[in-house]
Amino acid sequence: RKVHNLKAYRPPHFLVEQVTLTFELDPSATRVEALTHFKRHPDAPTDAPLQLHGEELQPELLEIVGQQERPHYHIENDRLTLTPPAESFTLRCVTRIAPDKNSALDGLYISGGMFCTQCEAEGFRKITYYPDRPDVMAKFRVTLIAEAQQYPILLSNGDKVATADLGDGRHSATYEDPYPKPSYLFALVAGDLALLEDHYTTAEGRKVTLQLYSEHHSIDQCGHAMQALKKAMQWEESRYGLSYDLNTYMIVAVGNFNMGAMENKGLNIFNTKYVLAAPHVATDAEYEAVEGVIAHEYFHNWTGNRITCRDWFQLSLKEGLTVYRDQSFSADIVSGSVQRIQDVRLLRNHQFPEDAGPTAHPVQPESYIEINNFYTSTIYNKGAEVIRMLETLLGWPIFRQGMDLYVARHDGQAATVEQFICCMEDASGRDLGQFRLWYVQAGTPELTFNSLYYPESQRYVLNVTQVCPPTPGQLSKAPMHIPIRMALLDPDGQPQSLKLVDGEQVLGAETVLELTTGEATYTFEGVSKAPTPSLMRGFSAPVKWDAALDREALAFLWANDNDPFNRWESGQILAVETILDMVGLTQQNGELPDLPESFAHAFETIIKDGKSEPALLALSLSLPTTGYIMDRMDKADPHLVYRVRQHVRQAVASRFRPLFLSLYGRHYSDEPYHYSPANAGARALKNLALDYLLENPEPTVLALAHKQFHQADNITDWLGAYGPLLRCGSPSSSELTHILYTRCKDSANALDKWFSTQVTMVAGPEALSLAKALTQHPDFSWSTPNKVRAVVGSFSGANPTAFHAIDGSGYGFLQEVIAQLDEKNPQLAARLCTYFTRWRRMVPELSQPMQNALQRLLDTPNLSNDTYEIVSKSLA
Ligand code: B3K
Ligand code: ZN
Repeated sequence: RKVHNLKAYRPPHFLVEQVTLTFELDPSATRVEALTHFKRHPDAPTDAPLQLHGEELQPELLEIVGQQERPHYHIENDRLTLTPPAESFTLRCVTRIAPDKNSALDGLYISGGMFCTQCEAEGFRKITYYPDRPDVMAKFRVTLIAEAQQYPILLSNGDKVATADLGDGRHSATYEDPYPKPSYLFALVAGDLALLEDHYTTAEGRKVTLQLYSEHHSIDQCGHAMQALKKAMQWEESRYGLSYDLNTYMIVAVGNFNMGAMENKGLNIFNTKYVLAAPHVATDAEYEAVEGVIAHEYFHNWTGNRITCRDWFQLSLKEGLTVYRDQSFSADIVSGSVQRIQDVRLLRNHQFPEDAGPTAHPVQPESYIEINNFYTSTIYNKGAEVIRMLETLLGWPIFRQGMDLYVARHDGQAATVEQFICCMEDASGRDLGQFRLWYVQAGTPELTFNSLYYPESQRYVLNVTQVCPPTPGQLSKAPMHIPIRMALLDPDGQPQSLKLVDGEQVLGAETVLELTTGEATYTFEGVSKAPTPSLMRGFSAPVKWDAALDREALAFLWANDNDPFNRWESGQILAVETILDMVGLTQQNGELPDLPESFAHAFETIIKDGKSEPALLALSLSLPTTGYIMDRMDKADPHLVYRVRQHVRQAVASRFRPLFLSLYGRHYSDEPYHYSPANAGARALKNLALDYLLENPEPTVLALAHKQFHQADNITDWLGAYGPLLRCGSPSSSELTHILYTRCKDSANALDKWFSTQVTMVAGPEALSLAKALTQHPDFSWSTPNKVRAVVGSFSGANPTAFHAIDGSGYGFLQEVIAQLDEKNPQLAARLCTYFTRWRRMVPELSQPMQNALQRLLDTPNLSNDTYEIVSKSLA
């Protein structure tokens, strides 16, 4: 298969100044006419051929405008090569495509009766022949023609400049986007859509019309997204001094979408999951996610669209930076500490395993077979952490100057990661040479701290080493530039002021050490009391670390650290260590040991904490996931880990039953649902308490849960009761399932949760037959990625005991689903393969059947590039 290499990058021979597209929209035969004005790149040789991409296309017509004779061209391997007639010329190309047969949801397709597009990364080449690469930026003029009755709304990028009634039942609209853009940012939508409209006036005084489109029945669920959009516009102006640059900003919600959303210039297309919000449709977490994703796509207007990527190896230039920006936005509008913990959890649960597995790759990959496989947690979330480290190292004011420089220098360009780093160097005057390793070295560095306190000299010596494990193709690594934010806490939990021996200045109560070598020792003086170190505060680098703290110190930090991230983190470490110890004992003795008193005491202190914000407390009282615990084991046994984790939950739940009951009572509310971070935090804590309580489902607790299920007016609380009731095998389950169905049946998004909660919460072998049965449900559809993810994704990713069934039946199910889906929707199929990639880390009785499933996939005839790449790399 063809491998694309960063080293092979060459600038295009021809640039496009202007492209004029005309679409005659018809579900089974859409006619696309492209008039593309090419101009030879100043550096290209005079005999350079013109190369265009085109997939699953046939040109119905191909001519040079103003020339009688037909041009010479040939088509091979999805490329059209043509001998150019001049330095600059216009090509007319007509293609005909069938959006109704496009089940890959890539290019022009139909979702719920409306036409829509997804062109990133390489979907535009399924629409017409074009240099479909991000370093070719052109001005687009687009005319859409369609049946007026069926498709009253016609949308494309930029400003609407003309409309017409064509007299034959069809109408047309023409759009012009004044900003040159790569083809991956092109979009069109045509359908019968409802509109929610609002306005925003930018700091520059531009009055922007904000338009949110959805199917008619869900337009009343768009208000939350609209508010989020306005907040994001305002936030970016105040934090970055960047304003919106067109007169209209459009967002369209579509039901069938491969990912979350797409930042097409002026016309975002969104998965309904990240737009629609109503109490009975979206959970609190989804209300938050809507804000985050709306902001993310909006922020792409500068970091992605105005400044785009030169090639796809630079993907993190826009994605890492934009995730960093949307995380900062959410931190500001929700809660800084809660946001930080959630971001770190996501990184640890997805990116760390990726970085430790067979598909590990650097933030700037060197090669790929299918670019769609590289929209990964490494590119997005580790990429965001790398930007955050720059902010930590340079400080916000200098970082912001670096951003200003980046915009000033590269606006209107297709840029590289290297150019971005140069801006940060020029703004700060610092040498970021070693820092660049974060982009090219894969793998998660591991830090080991050791410390000693000398009471006589009042000195504290902190030693740290770093190593980075080998990853595919990278066996040895150079030391990285790692910011270590730290403090030394006195016995009251207060940070002591820091002064390094030989250092000139007193550093204040918190400092950032910069580790650049494999090992370093820092000696602090004037440390009057034996301190507890608070290291990697706020998760100052995307690394793993061992702070070498005993359980007592961890319990102390869990209760007292004034850094909220580290407070949470200390509880997580304590929990992981406790559970791993218990796993070891269970293996030795064949039976589950009692919960250690040390953990119980520490947990009790936290559950009694009346000061913390509820959302933070809910996170603090949540045990690390089975997956995260398994990642700490050489050979992971999901069944054992699950059993021990459940045992801990049950022990804690029965021991602290009165405390959980009182938490539940204190945060229970009869008020009608209203989303706010504070309300969501209270609901999270209350539902966490209920979840623990239902580990021991006796009548009072069951009654509480039923009352909540029947009386609540929102899906967060319905699921908060329903999920745990299902898990504990309550006899009322099937009745509740039915009631919940009737509440959800009018909303696809609500139904997704009805599906996923069932396959997640039903434990053991029953889950597989349930998952299979649900794929036969009339509301299920293999054509809707959200549905596939709700059933197959939740089964494989969130129900460890069922997926990892010892007879291999869970793996067999996933493997068959992937093989079938691959023909239809390769992007979706390839994503599902990631549940198999960790096979080497499992106990032998599981790794073998997992490997077999991967092998069967590899043997599947006509495997797509997408699936082939993940499967073959996993087995390598
Ligand atoms: N840029 C898109 C992702 C496109 C994925 C293509 N397979 C959404 C985003 O990151 O904002
Ligand atoms: Zn993005």
